[in-house]
Amino acid sequence: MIEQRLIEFQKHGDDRGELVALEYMKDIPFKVERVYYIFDTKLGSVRGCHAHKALEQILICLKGSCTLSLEDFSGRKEYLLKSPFKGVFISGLIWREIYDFSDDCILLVLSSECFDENDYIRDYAEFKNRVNKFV
Ligand code: T46
Repeated sequence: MIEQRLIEFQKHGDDRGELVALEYMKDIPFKVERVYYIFDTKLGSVRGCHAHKALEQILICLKGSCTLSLEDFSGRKEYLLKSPFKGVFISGLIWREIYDFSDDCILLVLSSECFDENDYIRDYAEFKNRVNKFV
């Protein structure tokens, strides 16, 4: 369900600064096969606008802020991402959109699989058609 997706990471900061460590099965429920990051996003841009068939991901806003919208069979929820201590876990049939990026936003994404265009559902009508089968 959309409500249970926020993960709070353990803080290892000290008087030198902050540190976050992410380990398989402790903090990340899948083996990370791919890492990418989104930054220098232009004003008014909307990213995502698709669902994945099998991919699992965790989105972490390392710097700045952005808004993540997730929609599944149960409805739609918005998350304001603005903390490197929190991640949003996305798995299952979820339509995601990301917008309202601050100028300095750096969004880190940890993925369970390498890039595969065949795993994308980029057509919203197709997503709704598939997701309605869960209701
Ligand atoms: C997601 C959101 C959060 C690659 O070649 N390899 C990659 O690993 C990725 C992610 C993208 N690309 C290529 C494919 C496109 O030609 O980079 C171009 C931009 O990708 P896309 O339009 O899919 O980017 P976003 O920001 O809309 O979506 C991405 C991920 O694709 C997606 O899985 O969940 O970030």
